Amino acid sequence: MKKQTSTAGTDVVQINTEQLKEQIIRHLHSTLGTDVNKASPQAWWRATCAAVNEQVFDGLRNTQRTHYEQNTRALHYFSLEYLMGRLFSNNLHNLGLYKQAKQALSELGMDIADLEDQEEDMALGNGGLGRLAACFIDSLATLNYPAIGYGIRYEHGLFEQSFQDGRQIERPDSWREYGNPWEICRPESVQEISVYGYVETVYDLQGKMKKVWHPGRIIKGIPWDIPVVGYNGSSVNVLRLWESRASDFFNWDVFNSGGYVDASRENIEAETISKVLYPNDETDAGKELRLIQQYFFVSCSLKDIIRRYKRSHGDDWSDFAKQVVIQLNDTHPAVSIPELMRILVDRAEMQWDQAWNLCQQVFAYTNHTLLPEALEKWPVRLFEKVLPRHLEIIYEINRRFLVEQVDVLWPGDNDKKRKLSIIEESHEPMVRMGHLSVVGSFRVNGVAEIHSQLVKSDLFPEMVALWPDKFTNVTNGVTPRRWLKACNPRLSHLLDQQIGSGWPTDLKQLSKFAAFADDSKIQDAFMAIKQQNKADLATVVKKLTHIDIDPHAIFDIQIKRLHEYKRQHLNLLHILALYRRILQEPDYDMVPRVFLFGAKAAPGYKLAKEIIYAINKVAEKINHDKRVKNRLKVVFMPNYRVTLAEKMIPAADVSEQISTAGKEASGTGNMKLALNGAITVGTMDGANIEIAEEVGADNIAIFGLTVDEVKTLDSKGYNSMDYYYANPEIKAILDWLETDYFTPGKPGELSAIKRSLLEGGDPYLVLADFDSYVKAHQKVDGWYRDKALWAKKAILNTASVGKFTSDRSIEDYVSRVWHLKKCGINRN
Ligand code: GL4
Repeated sequence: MKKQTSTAGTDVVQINTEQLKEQIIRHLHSTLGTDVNKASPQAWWRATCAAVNEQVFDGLRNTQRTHYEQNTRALHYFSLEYLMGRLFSNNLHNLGLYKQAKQALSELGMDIADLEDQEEDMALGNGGLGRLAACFIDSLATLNYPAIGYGIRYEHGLFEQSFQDGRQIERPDSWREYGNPWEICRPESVQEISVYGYVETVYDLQGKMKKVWHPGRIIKGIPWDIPVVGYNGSSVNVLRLWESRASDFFNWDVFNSGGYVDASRENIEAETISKVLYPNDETDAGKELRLIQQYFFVSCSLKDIIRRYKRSHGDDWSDFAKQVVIQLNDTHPAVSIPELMRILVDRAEMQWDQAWNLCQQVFAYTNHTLLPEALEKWPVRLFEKVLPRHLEIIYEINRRFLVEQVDVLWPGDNDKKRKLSIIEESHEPMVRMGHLSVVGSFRVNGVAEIHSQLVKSDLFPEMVALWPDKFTNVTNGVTPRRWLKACNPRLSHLLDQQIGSGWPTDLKQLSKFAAFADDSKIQDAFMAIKQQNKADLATVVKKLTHIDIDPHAIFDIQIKRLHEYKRQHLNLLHILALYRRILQEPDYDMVPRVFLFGAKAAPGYKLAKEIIYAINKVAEKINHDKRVKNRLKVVFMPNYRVTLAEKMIPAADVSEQISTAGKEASGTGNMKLALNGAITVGTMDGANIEIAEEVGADNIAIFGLTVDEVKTLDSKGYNSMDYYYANPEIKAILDWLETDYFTPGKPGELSAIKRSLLEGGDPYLVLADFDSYVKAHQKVDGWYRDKALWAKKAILNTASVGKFTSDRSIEDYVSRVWHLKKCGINRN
């Protein structure tokens, strides 16, 4: 093997095809216990993973040694979700070994694509928030920042979705039923954590009061490390995921006092904690198990951080805030604030003020949503049961906050106190986790410009008055390694040829591609690539749904969690409008369109599931209606996930980003689709606004009410009925949904949508935006008829969205929040 210098300026060990072949065969023999003649694709995949891991582990050891030697300040990213997808080709790409592996496997008679399909998605997240965490840890490693991601090693990630007669069916996801080749168990770093029990007040010999928590249960946290490989031989960081087990100590105790049956029951309860990911995106489940999940991973992680700190600093806490910064990914890990206080005050016997000072230097909080149903609140009663000592600490944090901050700025103003209190005094008192996060953090950020503005103006205006400098913005981003280089090899190749191969780590270089927007040769090449990607997707669609789609039609794609505010039903109403026009006017002139959806609905979210059902039923009818003459096709892809996104995004012509203005904090699918040359039909919401700024008004189809207009309409009193009666098309479509046209013999089956839009008051202003949405699509239809015009717009989209790399987001966090130093990795 020979040493090479990577573009990152560090040495990487590169191996050639022959060496890789030898390694794969060696692992087939010695790791898998099989041989080339009888190995299954699964065994080939595992052997190749093992070969890849030889390189990964080298990088991991070097990175950990370098960080230890240099005693670096590190970021600790706390997130309940990581939506990683597959790691096989990602790791190969990032190691610069993809081509060699493809070659090696092909010489061994295997197709790398078949091996890729052996891997289950690692779906430890719901949607945008979890995928953002995955993009961030990719960028952190790529940029050589010392960082570790902490989370939960769920046994079951996000459920697997299928459709039965158009209705969503959920089945458990068992992603690691047969093991996961990327993870390493670290028994030497096991932690024990406590829950339940009671708090006792005791006095020591000097008469000093102390609080002693007598826990009711002790649970063991076992860490599993997933190496996170930076691009181009930079750092290999770690994602450390905790698995819960019954603690030996505790088992023994119960066994002695209660006997075998009780002991084994408790055993199951402890293991339940890391069993399953809550499948709700943007809704707070509010369940005891969820609070325990949050506390479990936060407590394990803090203890892990402190153990590592103490190894070099002993009991001297003075450098702690210099070495450690913790990012709270939403409020889900906010219980780490009272937990660190507990460790410092009760365990390390630090003075409250000093401990609080330390906390406020360590934590930073990202807000990811303004939706009220997602703003976490825990019943005080539940907190008291599960974490009695933490509740006391929260009370004390709150008492001091109200006295020392709120009452100083607004003396005697009880309204302000009520509004700002961490404890909401309703008939069921609640702990407000957002308030706690703001009070306990040194920085708070939103995830797109407009969202960060709204966090300040609408969510926490008084907190801004108290701490104006605490609030900032970091616009989200996506990793171009996965979301362009790996998922769209054809376009990547074209970019390499035209603008050089530096863009994956310096995405602003894409702007050089704009020079080719009017070049007919490049336009043709670009559109030919899109065409091939669409043909590939058509094959996938056929395989998964048995529906034939024409790659020459416009591929119009909406992929994201199913939620009323994301307005998949607005898309559906538009489809129905087109269908109706075709039926009324048999020669209706439109560019053929394929509408593709991908979305999971939270299992308990009834209306979201009704929307899926309605789309499937409408699809069935339209796809079989000869009168449509292929002008319209509707496809709902089952089991949308990262791996499917990687196939859909490169094939998109139109990107649907149609949330009610003010509701989508940022969006990240919008960035991925524009990066791959899709044209956005979108509202002025979240990062759409910044995308419009970058690509220019001519290259995006903006429609609908703005945030200010939404506010005005809401305050005036919006009446959806007005739109129903004023617009005959809206009326006809909604009435149509009530008939049995789409559900023969069963009228009323699709009426839930109409009901929510009329009787339900249309909370997300679907009808108010309908007209302008239809017009935006007509504009898009016009653009597409002019091939050169479309190619130009598509090229300009790809060329203009360099801002939205997660590398830029990370650099923003570093300069505005984390203040980390890059750490080049020494290899030997
Ligand atoms: C979300 C937002 O809804 C989404 O707009 C944003 O892009 C994402 C990452 O910041 O976070 N918030 C929650 S909760 N789930 C999300 O996907």
